[in-house]
Amino acid sequence: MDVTPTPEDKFSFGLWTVGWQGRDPFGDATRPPLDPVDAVHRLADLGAYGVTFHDDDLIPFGADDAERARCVRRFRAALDATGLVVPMATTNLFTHPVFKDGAFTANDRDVRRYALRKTIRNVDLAVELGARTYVAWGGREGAESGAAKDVRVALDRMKEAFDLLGAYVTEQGYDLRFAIEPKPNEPRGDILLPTVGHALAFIERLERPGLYGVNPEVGHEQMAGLNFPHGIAQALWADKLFHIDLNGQNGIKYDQDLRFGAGDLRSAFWLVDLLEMAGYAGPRHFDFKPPRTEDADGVWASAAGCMRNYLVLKARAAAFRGDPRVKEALRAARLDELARPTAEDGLAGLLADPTAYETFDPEAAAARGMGFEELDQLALDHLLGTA
Ligand code: 3MF
Ligand code: MG
Ligand code: MG
Repeated sequence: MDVTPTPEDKFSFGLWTVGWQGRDPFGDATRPPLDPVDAVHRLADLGAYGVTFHDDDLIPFGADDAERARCVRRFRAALDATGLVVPMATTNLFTHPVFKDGAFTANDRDVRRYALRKTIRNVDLAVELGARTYVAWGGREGAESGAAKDVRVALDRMKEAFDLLGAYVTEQGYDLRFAIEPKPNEPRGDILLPTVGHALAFIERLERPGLYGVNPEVGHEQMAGLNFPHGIAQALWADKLFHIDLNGQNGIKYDQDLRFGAGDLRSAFWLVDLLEMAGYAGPRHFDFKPPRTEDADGVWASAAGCMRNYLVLKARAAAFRGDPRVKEALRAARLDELARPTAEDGLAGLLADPTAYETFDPEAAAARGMGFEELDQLALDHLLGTA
């Protein structure tokens, strides 16, 4: 099994992941800052193909134009030297205290206008650096108490913001699509557009729905107790999986951001199986946090682990799908029947078919076993390496 990552695997990392200093609500930073230029070189050495950033990861908040130009120049030189690409960029609309009540849905109108201008400024940079996807995570769009946010009105403002951004990229002629990243809570008590399903429904209300998709994150859906592969399947079904944030999470608790493969390993197996079977062509983007127990070596071991675990799971999933016993078990579980339309004969045929109702024997149908346990045990054996 070759599990050495190469650029063809399309692994990408946010600057804020390997660059996380380990500051949490209870403790100070445990690691020094990481220069984005060093991050680019280390990621390229490990076999990644892409790097992503929030505006403030690359250019310190409040930097003047000269400092901004210097940051971009150094970053671009590192990209040129390594061949790493920037498939995606995003805006930090959550760290500075000005965003304490949100950005696109802050009650204060001047904050909303500033948030849009900050985003548009980084959209320009994203396009300049070759990004085709712009992620929007509304971490502070939410509330801790009921009357503080009129959610219906806030959704009007959220729609207004995304419609303005859509108008901007259309007017500029940019080849850039937006990917909305849902999260149920943290840092706000409750965040708007909390799940993939909420985001998909929201997108259909926008002026240019085709410009928007989702950027689901493993841990975010699992924090809501949801089945991540099911959410991804629905996003794929809707042609809306524009990007993905891979990491690890153990059940319903705070946002753990473990390396991919840690946490719910079975879910990770089904996720990789799904992405590979569906031919998902986008970046495999890791949004994780090397635990604050780690020094620099631990950070790079953690990043390498994300990619290794993806490739191991990809190989295991391929072996599962290629196993003749699995093919037989899938037939026994009647997946082929699920793939067949329920009424190729149309409504008239359905209504005229006595076997559909008059002579159908529900008791006999109910008595059929589904064979799912045998199928799932085969999956588990492949995952465990005991097939
Ligand atoms: C928080 C997140 C974010 C988003 C990022 C947009 C800081 O839980 O997942 O990471 O992914 O802001 O890409
Ligand atoms: Mg996250
Ligand atoms: Mg994320």
